[in-house]
Amino acid sequence: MAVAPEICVALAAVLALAAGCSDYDLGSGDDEGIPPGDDDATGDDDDGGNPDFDGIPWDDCEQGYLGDYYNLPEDHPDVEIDVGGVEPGSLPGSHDWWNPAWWVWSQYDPHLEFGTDWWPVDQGLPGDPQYFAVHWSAWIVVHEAAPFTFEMGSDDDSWLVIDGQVKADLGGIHGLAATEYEAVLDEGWYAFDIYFAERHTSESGFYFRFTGGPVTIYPSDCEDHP
Ligand SMILES: [Ca+2]
Ligand SMILES: [Ca+2]
Repeated sequence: MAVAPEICVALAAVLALAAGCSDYDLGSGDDEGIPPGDDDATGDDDDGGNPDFDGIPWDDCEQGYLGDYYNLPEDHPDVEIDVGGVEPGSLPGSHDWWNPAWWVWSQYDPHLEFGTDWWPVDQGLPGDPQYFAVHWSAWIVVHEAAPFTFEMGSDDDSWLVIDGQVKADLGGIHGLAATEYEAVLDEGWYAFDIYFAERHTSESGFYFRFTGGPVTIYPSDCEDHP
């Protein structure tokens, strides 16, 4: 699906391309992949796939993300291969980098600003701290329909997925690459997932930030989070 250039801009962080913006399903401002903010989405109705909107104690939860961290083995066929730049087009689900067998811990991340020298997984295993992956899961809560924008940058792969739809794709082994996305979200709440992998030796980094719009984020275990 083509996306208007004004809503999909490669940033200058390193000048690597957010090539996925032009040729991949990043959605648009009125993307069909995001459910309408009707009674179903708000839970006023009895169905719609989401639990009761009003029944979730959002105010009892700190804002942030639930991160599941994985330590990839150094002999995994997808690590330490040639740097190929941003290579959009694959889905996170087509990779096994978030295999439960390599899960090492979950943690609450209040923000996703990790900079460009980020090596959080070091268990002393061969290859550490290189070769790791993270899956952040959260809920976006939109109390009033509005446009919102975000920026995401990663070294190496990352994907942003909202309600199962890939909205940004920075897949591939590359230096820090960044993308920007704008969408209109109706009132309601949405499943929010980011997938990240570090598959090379020299550099690692990630950031994600909302840059506009009245959006709040809660960890996917909000009901259990103090
Ligand atoms: Ca590792
Ligand atoms: Ca890297």
